[in-house]
Amino acid sequence: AFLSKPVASMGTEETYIMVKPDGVHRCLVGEIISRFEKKGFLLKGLKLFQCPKDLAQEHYKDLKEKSFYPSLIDYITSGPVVCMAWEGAGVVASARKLIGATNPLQAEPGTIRGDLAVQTGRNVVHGSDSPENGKREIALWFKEGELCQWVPAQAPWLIE
Ligand code: IDP
Ligand code: MG
Repeated sequence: AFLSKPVASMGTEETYIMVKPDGVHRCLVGEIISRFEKKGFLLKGLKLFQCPKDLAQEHYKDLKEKSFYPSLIDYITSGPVVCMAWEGAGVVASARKLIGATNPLQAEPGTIRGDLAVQTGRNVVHGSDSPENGKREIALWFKEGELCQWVPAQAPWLIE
């Protein structure tokens, strides 16, 4: 029971986190993954991936009317991204806090964007903005069979 109990409490919410091409080129992949790992969230999926244009357009469809949309699509498809699915109670809002404000100059020190970026158009990482979008984006970026169900050995030391 001690070992199986945390499974239910971790499985309440999931978020899609992505290291953008600038983060990959700048060798920040390990650093960014590490922040979520150390926090105590559960990694369910992880891959290096060259994003096709239609997927980038679907992912950012809510921003279609924005002036920066074409350059955003060019940016996201310009090189490989690292796709991640993370799980945990409250993971969506907590990941957004770890990531920091959209504009890295306004992001607090200690956040990923606050520590590692200077421009909105090169803000190194994406995080879903709601549990609904977390589910939508994970389904969009991962195929069935690419996600793992597992219980980390440290689970009882993270969740009582
Ligand atoms: P978020 O990534 O913090 O959720 P959104 O407003 O959802 O921010 O915008 C999605 C992405 O679009 C941003 O992370 C950034 O890469 C890009 N973006 C947003 N606003 C601008 C802008 O004013 N100029 C250039 N790129 C932008
Ligand atoms: Mg957003």
